[in-house]
Amino acid sequence: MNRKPRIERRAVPAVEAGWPPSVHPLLRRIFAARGIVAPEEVDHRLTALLAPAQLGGVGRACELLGTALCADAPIVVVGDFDCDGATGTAVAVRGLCMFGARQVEYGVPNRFTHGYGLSPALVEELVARSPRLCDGGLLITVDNGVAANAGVAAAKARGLRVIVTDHHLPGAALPDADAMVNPNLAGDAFPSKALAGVGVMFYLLVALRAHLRARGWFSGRGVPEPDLSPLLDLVALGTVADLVPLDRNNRILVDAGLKCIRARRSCPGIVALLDAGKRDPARVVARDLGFVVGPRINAAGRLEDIRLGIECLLTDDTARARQLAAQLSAINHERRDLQANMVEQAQASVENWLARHGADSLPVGIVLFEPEWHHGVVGLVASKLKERFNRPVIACAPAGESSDEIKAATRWRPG
Ligand SMILES: [Mn+2]
Repeated sequence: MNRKPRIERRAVPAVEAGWPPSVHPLLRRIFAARGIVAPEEVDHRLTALLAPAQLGGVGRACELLGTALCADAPIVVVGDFDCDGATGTAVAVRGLCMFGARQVEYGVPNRFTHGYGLSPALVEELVARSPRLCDGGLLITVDNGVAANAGVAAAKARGLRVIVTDHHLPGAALPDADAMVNPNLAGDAFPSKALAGVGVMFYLLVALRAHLRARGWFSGRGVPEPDLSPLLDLVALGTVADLVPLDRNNRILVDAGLKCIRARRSCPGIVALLDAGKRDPARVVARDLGFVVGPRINAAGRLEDIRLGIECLLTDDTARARQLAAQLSAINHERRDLQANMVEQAQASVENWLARHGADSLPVGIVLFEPEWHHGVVGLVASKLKERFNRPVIACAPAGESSDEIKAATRWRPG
């Protein structure tokens, strides 16, 4: 850290011809530096969105969902405790209800009691709560599941059909789900690998609408096909908050979602969270989703229960949305204070090390632990320390008051 940083110029790709004269050459160069070399890449109309057909597993997943809808079978959505998982859960529940599903519920793991993802313990809780799930019910994951081999096996042993939707990279062995939708599975032909978990779920709903149309679902019941575009505010929020690369397809989704919010066609929860952060929904930009709305949802999963965040995104009652947004903001303040204290302690201990061992003594990696730290926030601490000291960082905290285990977060990838 005491060596002078070497600043290198990034190679800027050549700017393609074909830009209209209205686009200033400097702007073309800025686009090129960000990997946008052709004019069509700044066309963010929804019609330019990649089609769902190439996303592997959607056909099978739509058949299972279509069958469940026809049989009026219970469906449970299993999300995750971060903003991508929360928005994905809200998109799934809202979307399936738009299609006429009458028995949709959701379950999310609690960071403190279950840990990440669909686990056998969570399956047992879900079926204890809704025993009818065991009788031809359908479980659908969002933003998790690609590594939930034991959880999927437990759900299937209980008689559920399981659809895994995820965007995380697969491990060596995949779970034995009835259908799997994930652009990052080996051999998947979907051209964008940057979809967030919420984006994968949105794509599945788009495909389901076409599937149900072909099945005569809408004409047979005399109901109009639902317009799925009102879900794009949630898709934009989860995509920005999950920090997935904003490739062209994601930019189209985010742009459309921001326009929904600006036009006041957003769910009351997002509007209430923007209000709580003193942002005008009519002028919302992606940064507001990343720095105002996202952290408030994430704080619930870090310190309390992500269900507060999901309820805020699911309610259509403005007063209830405001009340939940106020609660989420209070939790986020608490998170900020905790984080500031922990980062301060962490920096002090590294600086203490440097003072004792010399300014050039920083080791190749940093591992930190304090017995009073909160494990919901260690990831944020590790990120800050990695930025500050330019080293891979592992930050650890006790897993719980009554436990001998610790939980750790690692940050080591550049950027
Ligand atoms: Mn995610």
